[in-house]
Amino acid sequence: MSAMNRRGLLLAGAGLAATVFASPRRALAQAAAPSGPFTLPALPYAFGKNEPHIDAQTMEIHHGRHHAAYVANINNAVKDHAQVAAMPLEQILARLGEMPESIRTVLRNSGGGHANHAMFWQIMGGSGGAPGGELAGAITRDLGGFDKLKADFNGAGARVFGSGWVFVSVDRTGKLAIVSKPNQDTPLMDGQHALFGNDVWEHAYYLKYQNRRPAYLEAWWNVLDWSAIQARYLQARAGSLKI
Ligand code: MN3
Repeated sequence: MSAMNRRGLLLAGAGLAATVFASPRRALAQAAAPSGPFTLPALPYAFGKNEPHIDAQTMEIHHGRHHAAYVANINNAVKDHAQVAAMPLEQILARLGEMPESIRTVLRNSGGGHANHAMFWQIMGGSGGAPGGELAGAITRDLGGFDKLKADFNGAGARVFGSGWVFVSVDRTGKLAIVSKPNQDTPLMDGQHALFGNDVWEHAYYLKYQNRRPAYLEAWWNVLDWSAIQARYLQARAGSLKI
């Protein structure tokens, strides 16, 4: 062994010892992970509200662990970036290319995850049926009517390879489109909004539906809250829809 290599090994060993020695402090630092500026929104209904179409255990794990983890990750990412921490989430996502490169991927994945799930809880907890009012007119105009929307949306959701989402996006003029996205990407990244959308990650449906994603996509319409979606539509047109 050359002297140089031995020196390298000694240094590596010293580094390892330092890491092990420091680990209790590191654990404390993790326990004190920042609790803001982003927060997990409370689920606006009981975990069992979407039964039997989405089971309570899935809702509890999805909200309390998956969504909570996205929130923790984004808070951790912005803790040394005060300017980003002060920005509204929808602005961060609309301007990802301007975000510090070192945290851009976390902002995209966990920031997108936070936005998508915050929307997702809002638009469920209802009893399905069909949209009415101005929104029904926009669906007929842009998406060929409610039956065609459901068929096209479910088809797009079934075709998402791996993990992702299918959305109906809305722009400031109220124009609607069906958009699917990989991972936690969102129409906010294209300067639009998600009017509503369905999570087709396996964690959203696997306990009840296993590999039967099309059955989940079909059943999901039964839990939509069209009054919440209509309210989001009006906010989008007024320019006041955030996430
Ligand atoms: Mn999810």
